[in-house]
This record gives sequence, C-alpha cells and structure tokens, in this order.
Amino acid sequence: MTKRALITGINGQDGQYLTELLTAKGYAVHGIIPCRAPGIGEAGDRLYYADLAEGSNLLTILQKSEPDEVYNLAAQSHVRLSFELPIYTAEVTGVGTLRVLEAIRDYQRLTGREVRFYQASSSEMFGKVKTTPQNEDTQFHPRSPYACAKVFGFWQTVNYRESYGMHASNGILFNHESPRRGESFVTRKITLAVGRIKVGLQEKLKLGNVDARRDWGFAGDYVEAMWQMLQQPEPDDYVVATGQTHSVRDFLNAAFGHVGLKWEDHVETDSNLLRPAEVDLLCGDATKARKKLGWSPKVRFEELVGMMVEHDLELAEREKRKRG
Ligand code: NAP
Ligand code: G4F
Repeated sequence: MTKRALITGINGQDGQYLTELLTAKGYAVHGIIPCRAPGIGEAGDRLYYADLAEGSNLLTILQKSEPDEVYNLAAQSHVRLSFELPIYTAEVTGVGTLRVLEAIRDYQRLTGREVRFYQASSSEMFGKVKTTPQNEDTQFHPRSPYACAKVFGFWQTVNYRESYGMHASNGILFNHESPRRGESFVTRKITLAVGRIKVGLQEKLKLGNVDARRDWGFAGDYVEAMWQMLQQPEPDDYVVATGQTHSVRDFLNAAFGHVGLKWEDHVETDSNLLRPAEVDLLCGDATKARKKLGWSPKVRFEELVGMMVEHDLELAEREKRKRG
C-alpha cells in the first residue's frame, strides 16, 4: 500500500527536500501552506491552506489526506524576527505544534488509525549552552522567543508520546543550509551577496555578529534523519548535527575565498542586526542518531559553502544578463 505523508511548511527549505525524498520512496505527499493571500483560490492537488496560528481546519485536512506520517515543519523560523514578533512566534511555532498534535489525537480517536508524528525541534533550544558538544541530555537554556516556542513544542511532543502513547519524535536539528535556504538566514545572505559582488551588482554586505559559531550541515542530508526517526519501532528524540563548528567569519572566508575575493573588503558590521541575546556556540553530538538510525552527514562544510556560492553566482550572472 502507498504510504501517505502530510508535511506542514511544505514550501520551506526542508519541506522541499523532504517532499523529494518521500516521493522517491513512493509516498503520496500532502502539504500544508499558509494562506498569505486570501481569495487566491485552490491551493492545488494535495495542498491545503492552513495557518498554525489558529489551526481550525487541521482535523479536516487530516481527514482529507489520511496520513500515516505527519512532519511538522511549519514555523515562524527566524530567530531575530522572533524578538519583534514574540507572541506571533509563540502562537505559530509553539502553540501551533500543540494544535497539530491535538488534531492528530482527535483524528486517531475518530478513525482508530495510527499517525506517526515528527516535530522540527531545534538546537536553538540549547541557547546559552551548558556543555559542548550538545546531545539529547544537554539541558535547554533558550535565548529567544523562537527558542522558547520550540522548547514548548518539544515538551508537548514528549507529553503526547508519554500521555497518549503517540508515536511522536523530536528531531533536534542543528543549522542546515542549502541553495534553497531562506534569503535572510546568514549563510544564504552571504552567498547571495558573494554572487552579486563577484559580478559587480553589489559592493557591500552588512552583517551582525560574525563571531557566532554554528554547526552547519546540508538540508538534503538532514531530511533523511527525519524520515528514519518515523521508521523506528519506538518514538524517541535525536540530535542531528555534523559535530563540526564554524564561525560566521569562517563561512565568510570560505564563501568569498571560493570566488577569489576577500570578505574584509566588502563586509560592514551593522549594530541593528545584533540580537538582544545571542547563541554564541552550537556544536552537536549526533552519536545516538548514528547508532540507532544509522544516520550520518554526507556533505562537509567546504562542499556546502561551494554548492551555495556556485548556485548564487549563477543567479547573479542571470540577473546581470537580464539587466543588459
Ligand atoms: P522555513 O524555510 O522557514 O520553512 C518554514 C515553513 O513554515 C515555510 O514554508 C512557511 O511558509 C511556513 N509557515 C510559516 N508560518 C506559518 C503559519 N503560520 N502557518 C503555516 N505555515 C507557516 O524553515 P526550514 O529551514 O525549512 O525549517 C523547517 C523547520 O525546522 C522549521 O520549523 C524550523 O524552525 C525548524 N528548524 C530549522 C533548522 C534549520 O537550520 N533550517 C534547524 C532546526 C530546526 P512561508 O514561507 O510562506 O512563510
Ligand atoms: O542564519 P541565522 O539567522 O540562524 P540561527 O539564528 O542560528 O537560526 C537558524 O538555525 C536554527 C537552528 O539552530 C533554527 F532553529 C532556526 O529556525 C534558523 O533556521 O544566524 C546564524 C548566526 C547568528 O548567530 C546570527 O547572530 O549568524 C549571526 N548573524 C550575523 N549577521 C546573522 C547576521 N544572522 C542573520 N540572519 N543575518 C545577519 O545579517
């Protein structure tokens, strides 16, 4: 029988890679997209409009899509923006997760069918880190409204597992990037600028804290781990990371260096881009995922940076040709 999956946030970076992975595995993939432009009509085959900030039609969507697996990827996922929109972020990223879990519980009660649940938890929950590297036993110390909302979603997922026996798992994913990464996250912001600077469309790039360190992997590798979690006989929580940490400065070096430029000639610091509280250092220990899921990252840091720069250089060249 064809397996069916429902992905919230299907049009985001991870939603796109996960759709490709599940489709290749023979799944019928259904997805939820937010209704940004009311009145624009049908969302399309296997696509449904819903906003996790209210979620009144989630049960109806479950009844229509009849999923075996639900991947909850939708979120207000921008950390800095969450300081400006803390309540909205809590509604979408935190309570939104609870809305999905409640709808699944209702659906299971009504139909007697089992639905497996994946929650997109985040390394941001470790925040002001207690130990390095961080693993499943590391205490959370969230440093933003976004991270607080993700901690709420994490514990609701654990509670639905423990209270109702739901097959509900948290993937605690460290930063993962790709040419499909949203344009305001630091890696993509840098690679887009590198392309435009290289072809002469831009001179300067404004950034905030370039000393912050992140454990950056490739999104295409990370969606494999999401799927693997839901294939386990028992639900559980897993850290997914490369185990390598680099500063934004390192990323700048690699990205500008890839096209023969020096980042120091182009980057300016802008205090408006600093955050009220920063997460200084993230570095994950994915030993449990390696051992239990057989998961390991394939794309290394330098390869990831090169892939993103090459993609964005091509975009810039196209933009330049268009301008004539
Ligand atoms: P993303 O590109 O920002 O995708 C999030 C998706 O959620 C977008 O398609 C967005 O739609 C949708 N969305 C936003 N608000 C919504 C709402 N109110 N109702 C319904 N949908 C809504 O994020 P991603 O990088 O793919 O990450 C996927 C998930 O993993 C997110 O939950 C993120 O917080 C989490 N995560 C990401 C990373 C990472 O490094 N990428 C690491 C750990 C955890 P619009 O684009 O139309 O707004
Ligand atoms: O790329 P970022 O915005 O990612 P951040 O804050 O680590 O969050 C991302 O990863 C999380 C996993 O740990 C996800 F849960 C979350 O949804 C999101 O996908 O910023 C990375 C670092 C930060 O320390 C930031 O202060 O880069 C620093 N930075 C410096 N200048 C900047 C900038 N970040 C952004 N977005 N823009 C800048 O100009």
